[in-house]
Amino acid sequence: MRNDSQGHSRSTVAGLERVKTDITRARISVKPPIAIERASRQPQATTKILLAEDSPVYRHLIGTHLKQWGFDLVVAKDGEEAWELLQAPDAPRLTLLDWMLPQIEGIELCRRIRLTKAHPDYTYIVLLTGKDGKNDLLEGMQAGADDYLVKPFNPLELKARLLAGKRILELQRKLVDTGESLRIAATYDFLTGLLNRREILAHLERELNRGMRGNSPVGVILADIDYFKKINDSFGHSAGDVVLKAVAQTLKSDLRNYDGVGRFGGEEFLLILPGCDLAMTTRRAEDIRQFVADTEIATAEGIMRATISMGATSADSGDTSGVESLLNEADQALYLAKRNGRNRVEGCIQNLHSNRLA
Ligand code: GH3
Ligand code: MG
Ligand code: MG
Ligand code: MG
Repeated sequence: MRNDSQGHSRSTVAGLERVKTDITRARISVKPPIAIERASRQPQATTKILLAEDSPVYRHLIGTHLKQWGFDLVVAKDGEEAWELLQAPDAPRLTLLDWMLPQIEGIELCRRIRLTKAHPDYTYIVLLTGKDGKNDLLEGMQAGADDYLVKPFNPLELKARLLAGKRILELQRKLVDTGESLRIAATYDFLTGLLNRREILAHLERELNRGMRGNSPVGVILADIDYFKKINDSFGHSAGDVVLKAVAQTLKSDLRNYDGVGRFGGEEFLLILPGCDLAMTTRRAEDIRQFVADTEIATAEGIMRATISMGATSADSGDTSGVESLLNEADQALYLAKRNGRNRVEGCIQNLHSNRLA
């Protein structure tokens, strides 16, 4: 936005007002992104096991062994109780189910567990039964049991089966964690925790399509840290990294839920503001610019401040110019903001000339 518009002074005042009220969040301390924290969680030390058994004698006998072997024992006396326990978010993933149970039979529990898949972790099922015909074994496995033990059984055989189950569950947990880590690595920028370039571009593409369908504009802003090379040169690369992370966090904290922000390149960010025409996008950019400029950044080299220059544009409803031309417009506006002195916002000139401003 140029200095001449009234919007500039209005938004600056609005920005300052908000900075005053948000003074508590203005000192940035950098934490790892939540998603990355979640992926590195540790597995539980003891394994929970569900024993569903209606016979008090077997319940006591098996329960005593399970506790001796170090399992964290959860007991159900009938099928209904077992099914309820299995619905909990922290339900045991290792289960020992008697075939013959009041209310819901063990084999029916197997079917339900496999059908609902309510939990991302696998549930390992060992069926216990007095039946020993070949058909029963097949029926149990087809219903979803992983293993099968005929009563009366040797406790060591039970222990061996459960240890095998535990190993399978641990492998499955590792696979899920690896998949989750890979997904996070492919989606987020490691340093800032923001969406990476590919993801923020995909987000822009989706928002443009949604905007066209809903006849609603989409604001796009390119933001670039001013004289960032000087920060690196004067205070070192790691202080530079801290500043980069802090600016990223400030940008993120100033957005609405449905806005998007990603790291577009080195010290450059792309912001997407659905529902914002050029005037509103420029106003919001000005607020964000002011907020970044007012935010103190604590680094090992002392308290610092960074400023950003921003280029704003928007795709108005019915605009089919696409991602590339929008990015070009934002980039040209950013170039203008740098040329006109930095720590400022410029709106896209073509956008203004083509009268897309509502
Ligand atoms: P301008 O105001 O014109 O944008 O100047 P500038 O110094 O910010 O821009 P320039 O393109 O000359 O330098 C950008 C610097 O950003 C150079 C590069 O080393 C640094 N940079 C890019 N990515 C990272 C990063 O992940 N960490 C750190 N510490 N520096 C980075
Ligand atoms: Mg029974
Ligand atoms: Mg820069
Ligand atoms: Mg740059």
